[in-house]
Amino acid sequence: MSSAGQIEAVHDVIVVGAGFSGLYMVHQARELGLDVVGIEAAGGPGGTWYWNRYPGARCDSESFYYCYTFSQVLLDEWDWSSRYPEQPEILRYLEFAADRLDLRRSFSFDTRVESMTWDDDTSHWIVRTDTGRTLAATYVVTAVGCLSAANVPAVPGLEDFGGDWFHTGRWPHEGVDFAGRKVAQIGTGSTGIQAAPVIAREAEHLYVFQRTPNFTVPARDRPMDREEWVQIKSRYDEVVRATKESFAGFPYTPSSQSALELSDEERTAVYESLWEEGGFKFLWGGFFDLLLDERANETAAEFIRSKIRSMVHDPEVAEKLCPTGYPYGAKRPPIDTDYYETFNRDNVTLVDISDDGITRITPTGVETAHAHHDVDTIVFATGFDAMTGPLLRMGITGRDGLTLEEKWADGPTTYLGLQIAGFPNLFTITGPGSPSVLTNMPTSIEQHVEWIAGCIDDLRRQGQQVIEPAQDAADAWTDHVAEASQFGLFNRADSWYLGANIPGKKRVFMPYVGGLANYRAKCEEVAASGYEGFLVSP
Ligand code: N01
Repeated sequence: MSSAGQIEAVHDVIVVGAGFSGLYMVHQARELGLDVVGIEAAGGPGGTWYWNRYPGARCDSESFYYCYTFSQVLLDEWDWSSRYPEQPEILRYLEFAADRLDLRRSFSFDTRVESMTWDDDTSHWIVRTDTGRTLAATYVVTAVGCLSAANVPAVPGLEDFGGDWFHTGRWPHEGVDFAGRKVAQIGTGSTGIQAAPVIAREAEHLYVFQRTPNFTVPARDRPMDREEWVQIKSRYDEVVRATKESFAGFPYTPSSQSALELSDEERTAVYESLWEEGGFKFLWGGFFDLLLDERANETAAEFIRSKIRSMVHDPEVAEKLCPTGYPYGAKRPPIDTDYYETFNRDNVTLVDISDDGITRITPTGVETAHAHHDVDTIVFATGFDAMTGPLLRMGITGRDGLTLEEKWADGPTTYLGLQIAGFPNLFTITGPGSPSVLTNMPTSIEQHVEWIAGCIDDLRRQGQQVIEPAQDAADAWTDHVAEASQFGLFNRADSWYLGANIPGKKRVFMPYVGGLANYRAKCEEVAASGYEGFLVSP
């Protein structure tokens, strides 16, 4: 056991992360009677909802299905306050789940994995942490989220900035008091679109630095009362079944109508009604072909532009906010509360940096090719090194000393997004190559956790211990993921789905576009066939 050092304990399973996926994975492992421990960098459970405490942070999926569905107890005992709850409530929910299932005692919080190395002699992973601990386990399950590696762009001069700066994904627990402050917000993705209206209400002045305009539709959040919950709970079985059988984990049937088969008036009426209803449904609730056909997509894009022009008083600002050059929905679509209206406020300035970007940060503000903006606070709403970032930051070394960085030098390759060839007994919840971020995340997470638990259980029953994908199966799946990404319009935008937001990152479309229901069926088929495509050994 040469690489072992002082191993304090050998476990059956180590789970890294205590968000939606890590909590459920620990619960499932315990249900199987396995010796499982969890490691979490944060001070408590919550994952993305622990870190993303920025103003306006809330859920983009509706609360009645953005939750665990595996436990009747959790379903029965929790009522959400609104359609799109805010971050503190979702964090409270995950803390409630952790307490109700007694999960905290399995986790070491405030502990970050610094490296994990496969030891072929013992068939164990050796996991080292930043607290100086060394643990070993037969299986490691990464539950680190797809959007947890914060991206602070390398803008020259940041180190000399005299004010405060924050990344939305690492927001201070005590909050930030914007009163009397001049604030620069950099980024207009889902996060920036949620944050800007709230910061604008508090700050003396808000400058929104926009590199690419975004399409957003109203969320139409509203409170939900006990009566509504009684109704929903009476048909929860149906809701859960619908999410599981759906394309993207939403309990709705997509439209079967083309946007091109209606007259302009009829189509506009559909869009108006969806605009009033609010939420993601705008993308697929009216027409099935918005992400399949450029002409269909353009009808939705133009409708949103017409809304921007009608809502934003200054026509020049409205034009700058109008997205062009990429299809609606090809980047992850945000939903908002008062985003466009925010630009009608006297204390908000849109700074268009689409041409030259930000030149540098100075000690007193943010400089572009055209002007210097004096600010005392900078908010980076600049997103994440998505999907691969959290995994690559953990120092993972597989068989024969091969690091994950080396393995993925040309982009991520996985089998079913669940495992990587040459990295035995390492499972990646919502890993690259799975539907993950294209779906309602808790639905995908539950599917992965249950599959992984079932796999470990099957191995145990068969007296086997080691499982990893055959290279040819992983290559075939990776090719299939790439091929699927060519379907529809997803590839027509510079999005974080393909790593375009991180300078130098290999452009590979990372999530699987084939749909959750198909994907679930494929995973079940593989398990039922005795783990076809995997190599299994004692
Ligand atoms: O990050 P993003 P996000 N100079 O990458 C800009 C999930 N989420 O944190 O478009 C200037 O989408 C960048 O510009 P451009 C959700 O899945 C969920 O907003 O690359 N600007 C863009 O405007 C979401 O998609 C919820 O040209 C720079 C912005 O920063 C994902 O998280 C809520 C820049 C980044 O947008 C990520 O969203 C919020 C630079 N150097 C988020 N670098 C829920 O409600 C980047 N930008 C569940």
